[in-house]
Amino acid sequence: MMIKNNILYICTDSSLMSSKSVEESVEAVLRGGADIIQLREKSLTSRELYELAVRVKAITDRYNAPLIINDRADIALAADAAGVHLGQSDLPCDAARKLLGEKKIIGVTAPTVELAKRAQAQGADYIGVGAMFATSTKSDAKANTKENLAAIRAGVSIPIVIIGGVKRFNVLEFAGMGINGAAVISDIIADSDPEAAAREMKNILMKL
Ligand code: TZP
Ligand code: MG
Repeated sequence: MMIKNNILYICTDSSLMSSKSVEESVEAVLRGGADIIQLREKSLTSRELYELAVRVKAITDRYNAPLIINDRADIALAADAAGVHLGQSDLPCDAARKLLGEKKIIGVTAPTVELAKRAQAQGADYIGVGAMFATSTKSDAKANTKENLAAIRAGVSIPIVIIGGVKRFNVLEFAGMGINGAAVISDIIADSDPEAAAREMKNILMKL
């Protein structure tokens, strides 16, 4: 299992990266201690996304960090990424598992106990639970609650990564809840110094 504890999971969003390229931002957060990178670029063509995934994988490989592709099992396979992250409108986990085989990581967005149990039953390696706070990065993501997060934690045994408005100043609100890490976009990616921001977040996450 590649998802352990105190995980700093960074999703890209080139629209929030100010002057830096995706590659520069990814390398910066890896230098700062990010454990997992998710390529989450919603406005690229398949060809552009594939080519970017190959370039980013060359970077994540140097840091021994898994590269997860958002939404697209086909791109994950083609670029030989570590895995894919699937939302509830993407391929179902069991279908993606057939395509990707047992060795690839499959993450599933699962904001309810029912969806979390289904993801686990279908062979997900981890689930993402959110949005823990309303966030402009994904304005259609409904706000979740700590009570529901606790119920999900009690309901599944696979790793849980929280997402959605999770920032350095608030992540320790989830300390002691048994979550395995935090998936973060804006607080790190939009910082003028993403390396230092990632380092600070990773240090905070060690207290989860
Ligand atoms: N899924 C639920 S909220 C969200 C995603 C992808 C966006 C998280 O971004 P931020 O900037 O860390 O709130
Ligand atoms: Mg998705």
